[in-house]
Amino acid sequence: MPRPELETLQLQRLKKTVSYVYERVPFYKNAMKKNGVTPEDIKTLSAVALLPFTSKLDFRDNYPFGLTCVPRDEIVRVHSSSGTTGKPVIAPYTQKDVDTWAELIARSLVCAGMTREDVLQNAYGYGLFTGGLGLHYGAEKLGATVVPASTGNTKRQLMLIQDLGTTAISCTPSYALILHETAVEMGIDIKKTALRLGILGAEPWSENMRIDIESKLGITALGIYGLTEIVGPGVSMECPHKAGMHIWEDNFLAEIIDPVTGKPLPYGDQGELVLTTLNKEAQPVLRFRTKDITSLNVETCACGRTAARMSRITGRSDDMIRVRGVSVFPSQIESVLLTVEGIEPQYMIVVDRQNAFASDELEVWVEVSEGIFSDEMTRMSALQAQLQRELDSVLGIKARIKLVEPRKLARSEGKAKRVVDRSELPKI
Ligand code: DLL
Repeated sequence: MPRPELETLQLQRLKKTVSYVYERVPFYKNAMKKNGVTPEDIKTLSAVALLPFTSKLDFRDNYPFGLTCVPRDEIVRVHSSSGTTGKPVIAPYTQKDVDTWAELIARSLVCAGMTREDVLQNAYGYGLFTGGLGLHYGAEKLGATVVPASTGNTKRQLMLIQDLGTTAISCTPSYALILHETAVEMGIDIKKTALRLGILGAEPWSENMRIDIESKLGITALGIYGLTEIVGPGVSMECPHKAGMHIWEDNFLAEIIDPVTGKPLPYGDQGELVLTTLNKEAQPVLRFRTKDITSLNVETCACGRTAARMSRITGRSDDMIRVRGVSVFPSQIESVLLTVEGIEPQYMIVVDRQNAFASDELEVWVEVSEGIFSDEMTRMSALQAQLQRELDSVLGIKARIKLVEPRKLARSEGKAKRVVDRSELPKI
């Protein structure tokens, strides 16, 4: 859709959404009153900036159904995401919401280059997490063959890939690497299977991680993005041009704001992504602060799509680590680690949350490759010194590097936990 036409549709849907929640949810009515704004003030798309923000905390405060717009008998499904503390976020859906979501996922899979000829092995968790059922219904809508493998049981996953002719896998990027690692252990050459595509998301990953996954698994690895509060996966998806994730803007209005001041930033600037749903019934959301750091590009993509693209997420604003005044995200550390020969893409960043700004306390634990580990100590020391130099010069931070034995760091079948507090350190 040409952008002017898209923007007309967005404005029409924005107006409708704002009036809809104003009438139905006291939380939004109160917050809008506090901002001195009424639904009638939304005359242009940029007027979205007049509306109040919604945060994860607001979901907690209104747990479980305080932000819901429809009576309980219209809710056909509920998903949820666990936070680190307190109550989880609840995401209710009407039948229309479930249908729209499947449509958005089907659209995402087509965008990634899938057709009904594909066999999608869905290794996102089934259950309250949105990844499993979200991808499932969208892939069925496309007409692809879905293998609802869910997470875990990696050996069985590999058997299914081989026996069922799986062509695409949906999972976290860290799990794609576990699949490869396990395949090597079992003597399976994953590159010889029909697997050609990865629909990877739910956690931040670097461009170097993509290169690593693509070369190890012999696939094209594309990013899918979404979050429970907004719908689950299917907010945006990369196409094979790998030039950012296309946001389905007829359903979501995206803004970038300065995470500190909350002021809107122009296209191209890095900042926090803020999303407003434009087509939801059960639980529309106004200006949700995702905490995800990215930028928007509205130029038409080489694939021809006009939808704005969001750049790879560098991290979440609350995952940012500050080391002697320098801000770094775990994915930047990952990016540097993966350029160094002799280490595995398995790492853990140890911080001291008790002492948030204690720069000297930052440690990066990283696994070395089998060959290096069994070699003499001199190679280990040289590797350590090299990593230290790279992190220092590329990121401008000082961190203590700890090299650990292959396969010593914990693997996660869902979202990888990269940043660990010193108090929760595993014994190695
Ligand atoms: O992770 C939904 C999802 C499922 C997305 C499957 C993609 C695939 P939540 O558990 O609510 O929902 O977590 C949402 O995960 O705010 C980001 O910080 C992060 N995230 C999701 N996709 C990406 C991605 C699902 N492609 C949170 N790149 C979001 C980086 C991502 N981070």
